[in-house]
Amino acid sequence: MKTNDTRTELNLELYRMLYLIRTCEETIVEHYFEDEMKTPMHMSMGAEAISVGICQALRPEDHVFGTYRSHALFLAKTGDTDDFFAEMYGKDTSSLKGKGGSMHLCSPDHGFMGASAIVASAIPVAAGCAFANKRANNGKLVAVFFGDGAADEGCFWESLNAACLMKLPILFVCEDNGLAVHTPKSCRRGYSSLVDVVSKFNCIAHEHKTTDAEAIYELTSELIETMKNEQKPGFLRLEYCRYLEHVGVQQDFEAGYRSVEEFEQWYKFDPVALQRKKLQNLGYQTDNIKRLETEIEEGVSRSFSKAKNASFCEVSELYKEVLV
Ligand SMILES: Cc1ncc(C[n+]2csc(CCOP(=O)(O)OP(=O)(O)O)c2C)c(N)n1
Ligand SMILES: [Mg+2]
Repeated sequence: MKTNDTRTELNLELYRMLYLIRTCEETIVEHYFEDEMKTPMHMSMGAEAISVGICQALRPEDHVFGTYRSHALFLAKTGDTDDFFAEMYGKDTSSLKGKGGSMHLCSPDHGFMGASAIVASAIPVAAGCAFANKRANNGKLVAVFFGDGAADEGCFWESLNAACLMKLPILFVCEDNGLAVHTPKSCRRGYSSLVDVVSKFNCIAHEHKTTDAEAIYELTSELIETMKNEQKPGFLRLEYCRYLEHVGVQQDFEAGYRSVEEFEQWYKFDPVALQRKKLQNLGYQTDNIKRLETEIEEGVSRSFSKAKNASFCEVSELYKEVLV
């Protein structure tokens, strides 16, 4: 049973992370048009509660894998805004020296093991990592994040099958925005419920439609506990609304594949606004919330300026640590 203080502390931490991620992406939206960030952007806006809630339930030493849409996951796992912006600008100060860009974020020191632009391709790699962790008996859990479109790929099912057979310590997280670029699930699938199908495997599968980071944290914590007790992989399908277009920093309802009404329904429960309201309901003073927000904005602004003013790496560096 949580005391009120512990609950406020948890919700404060969740809000800190949600606000940090939103501020970082708003900074990208504000400056992307300057054309100095030479990387395609697949924005997380709308999905933040998933990465924040789940990473809060993981331990720092646990591993995560992501996709080309991993800003929220990277920041929730690493909290490293200096590295994040340096990589967006492709600068020497990033730990990847600008070789990854927005679509291939990576920070193994923080347990963020990698991300890939090839749909579903991180899933078998994550299963391999879970196999290595199991063999090493190091107690680490792997959480692999992917979109609903990735569940249309064979390697998702092959990895799920192998993980269930081998009882691997891995949590499959489907971040479900109902779209693969512009194509809805109803045009792509010969079944209706992903969780129903996944439940037939020897794993523990749940789904939820919420933008509440605390609810996602609670659900994930319980799921991880059950996974450990039953020695089975886990699967979570979490719905969210992708606020912006598939790629880029715009919102375009004229494109005609989704409605303003649908977006407005979701926006009423925006994860950042919802969490702010929750803090107020828990009795956390508005002045304190504003102070926290200013602190975060100043930190993000410092990381952004450092990245913008940093140098590019030497040409020779571009030949290192790449496969040719
Ligand atoms: C193997 C493969 N097929 C096709 C593509 C082109 N593609 C890029 S993103 C995408 C949609 C993926 O949708 P989803 O997995 O739901 O992720 P979301 O973009 O919604 O987060 C497609 C088809 C690709 N990158 N890789
Ligand atoms: Mg999708």
